[in-house]
Amino acid sequence: MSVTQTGTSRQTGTRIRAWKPLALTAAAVLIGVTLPTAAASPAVATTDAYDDTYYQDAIGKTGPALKDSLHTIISDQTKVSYSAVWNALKATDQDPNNSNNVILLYSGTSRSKSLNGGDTGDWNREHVWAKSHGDFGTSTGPGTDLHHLRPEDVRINSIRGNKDFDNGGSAVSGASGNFTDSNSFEPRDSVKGDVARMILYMAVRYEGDDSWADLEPNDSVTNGTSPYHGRLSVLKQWNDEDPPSAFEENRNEIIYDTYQHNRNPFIDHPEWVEAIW
Ligand SMILES: [Ca+2]
Ligand SMILES: [Ca+2]
Repeated sequence: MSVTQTGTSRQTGTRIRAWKPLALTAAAVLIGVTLPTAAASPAVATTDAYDDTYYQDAIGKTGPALKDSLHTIISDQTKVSYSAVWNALKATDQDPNNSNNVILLYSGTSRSKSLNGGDTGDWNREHVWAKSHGDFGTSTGPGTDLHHLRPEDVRINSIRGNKDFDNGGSAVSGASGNFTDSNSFEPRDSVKGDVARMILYMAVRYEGDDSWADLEPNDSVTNGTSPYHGRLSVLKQWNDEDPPSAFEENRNEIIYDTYQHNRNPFIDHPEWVEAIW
């Protein structure tokens, strides 16, 4: 069954997404069919306000050609220092309901912007792509790339440590919906897709053609200090289950407009995850 894409309205810059699951559901209601709802459908093709401009060279490509094209596009960026990351996160991760606060990635807590630091009760700079995976540290580069840096409670950040991402484990106290075991971490449902899209951004942005390691996803949870991050099969599932939210799109926009002037393509086009991996 084919589903017609809705048109774009690039003239006004409005972003329109055409979600196949919604269209299918509407059709099923009309003809009285019950659809299975257990599994998330793969992310479907979307149109984006930047397709004619920022993504012009990538449109129509797939597989390695798409990855190559996106790498070229997103590598044209401004870089920020690690000390500048604090103030940037106060903008990108501001609580939409309280401009004095940021939202912490895993715990979901809204916490005062002024509590940035290293003490108990503070929030600090979580590297979603664990900085030991490729050993890039906090020098200006992958370790300061805002597309994978998020505010997190100091204690929860430490519990996540440098673990790969996977489903399962015991509940994390103080961070409802998060689970961890000896070698992996599972974030709460509403940020699972965010985590996947951040990891996969890093894989496309860093290809080993500069002074940094070639970062790549794999299906392991024992990557240690290798420049790999797992688990790809689970990250792909999370990308499908948790499509980009307004919060995620807003932070992509702020990073693009104000700080780095590059975008996370998987927030604009989540279906490109399947097109590449
Ligand atoms: Ca989300
Ligand atoms: Ca790479």
